[in-house]
Parts: sequence; structure tokens; C-alpha cells
Amino acid sequence: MAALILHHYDGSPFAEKARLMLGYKGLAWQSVKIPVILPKPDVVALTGGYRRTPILQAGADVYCDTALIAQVLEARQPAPTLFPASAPLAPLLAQWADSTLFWTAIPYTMQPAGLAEVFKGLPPEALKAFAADRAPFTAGMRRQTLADATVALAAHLAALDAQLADGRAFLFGAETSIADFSVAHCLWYVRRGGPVGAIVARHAALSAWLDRVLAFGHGRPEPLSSAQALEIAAGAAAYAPVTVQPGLGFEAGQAVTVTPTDYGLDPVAGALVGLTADEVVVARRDERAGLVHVHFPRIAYQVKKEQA
Ligand SMILES: N[C@@H](CCC(=O)N[C@@H](CS)C(=O)NCC(=O)O)C(=O)O
Repeated sequence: MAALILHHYDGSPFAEKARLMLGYKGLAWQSVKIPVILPKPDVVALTGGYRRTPILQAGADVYCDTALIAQVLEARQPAPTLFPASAPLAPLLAQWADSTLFWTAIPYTMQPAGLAEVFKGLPPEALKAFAADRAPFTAGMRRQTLADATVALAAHLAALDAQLADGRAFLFGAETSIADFSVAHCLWYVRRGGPVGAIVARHAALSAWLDRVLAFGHGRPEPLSSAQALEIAAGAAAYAPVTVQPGLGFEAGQAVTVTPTDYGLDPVAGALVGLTADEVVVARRDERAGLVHVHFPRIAYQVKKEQA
């Protein structure tokens, strides 16, 4: 089975979610450090245009979005599970955390005192370049103001803390679930904001829970260069099995684009090779990576027939 390769950077909350899930499952993985801002030529060689962080590679299969990455890790290593039968709503809470909670945590943490901490030691140009990169990335989104985010985050943290007040170890009880990782990466980021992280520390049960989730750690990643990762993709002999299920509106082999529906709206074009309720997969050729299968979750991604 092809080795798991995570393409990520240290300060990315969604990458932290993926790293923690790898640590939780005790999976071996290879670590490719990618740029924080565009250009990311070696990332888009693999994805065909998707630039969000992280992506997971296994040979010539590339998995975009941590919602799908969670399912891939679960299939590789079912125990301990991310989807316990006792917590059927965990994926829904995870989806809320990855969207609403995340886009509350970001503007809250990026207030001046938090920003100074997150960008500590970096030249002022780094912050300028970051802001210039992220403006088009979130264009069209109505971002929360600091006033909006402060009141919303306080309410969300109070609810999460109350959920843990009965002494349960994890959000849905004794068993860990995907919801723990999705909430944790957002609060991990708030904590990175130094003094502004005090908003988490005010909640004892929530703070103890966050420590517990972060204690899963990242396992033991082996460093890999992005050039090596591209060589691995180009040299891969097989792909993960995929199927285009009938009745879902598309035909195998059709030219399609796949685009996130929320932000970072870069379409990826290719031939449809996989479509189920869980994922959409396109095949596309890259000069350096060869023929790659790029996988996306079906939910929160728009699939469209490409105009001829
Ligand atoms: N739904 C995506 C969201 C990923 C996301 O928003 N990642 C942020 C970093 S935490 C990002 O892509 N930022 C821009 C970049 O890294 O280029 C997922 O679950 O992976």
C-alpha cells in the first residue's frame, strides 16, 4: 500500500486537524512542507489547481479536504475509530466546526494582539504578503468583524464547555470522534494567538479537553521533499479503486470541473472517474506528476460538466 504523504505547513489549523488524526490512529506518514501563500507549483501539479491546505497523497491518488482525509485514514486504520456508532451526529458537528467555528476563530485570533503573536519574529512584509494572498482567497465571503466574532466565539465556547461539564472525556462521550478533531484545530489556533487565547483558558472543562485531544500528537512523520512526492506520483503503478455510481447525475469519463462551494474557489478540471455520495474523483495529467486521481468530498464541492 502506498505510503501516506501529508502536504502541509506548521501554522495551518486544518493541517493540525490532519496531523492529530494521523497521531490518533498511530499511522506512519511522510511530511512535505509547502508554502503558506501562492505560488505553490508542486501542490497544484498534484491537485490541478486546488490550493487549500492540507492535501494527502498516496501514490498517484491525491485527497483534498480534511473531511475526505478523515475517511481515507479511517479506511486505512479503522481502530481507533473517528466515527463511533455512539456518535451519529459527530460528522455534522465536525462540519459546523470546520465552517462556522473556524470562520469565527480566525477573525477573533487575527485581532492585533493575536496577529502580533502569530507573526512574531517575521518581517512586516510577511504579514503584508499573507494579507494580499488571503484577500482573493476569501473574496465573496462575508467575514465576521472582530465584534461579531468575539460574541459568537464566547457563545460557542460556553456551549462546548457545557457539553463537557458532566466529566466526559470527549465531545460525544467516552469515545473520541471526528468532532473532537474539528473543534480542536480551531481552538488550537485561538491558543496560538497568545493573550487572546485566554478566552479558551476561561473554560476549565474545555481547556482540559483541548489538552487531551492535542496530546494525541502527530505520530512520527518522516520528512520528504515535494520533488520526491511528485516522483512518487509519477512512478505509481495503481490507483485506489473508484466507481461512478449511476443515478448521481454524471457519466464516467465526462469532462467536469470540481470547485469548493465556500472559499478558495479554484476549479479543478479532469475526466470523471469516481462519483459516490462520499467523493468525486477526477483524472488529470500533469507534466511532472503524471496521471493523477484527485479526490474531493462530494459535500461542499460543486461538480459541473465542463463547457465544450
Ligand atoms: N475544508 C477544507 C478547508 C482547508 C482550509 O481552509 N485550509 C486553509 C489553511 S488552515 C487554507 O487552505 N489556507 C490557504 C492556503 O493554505 O493556501 C479542509 O477541511 O481541508
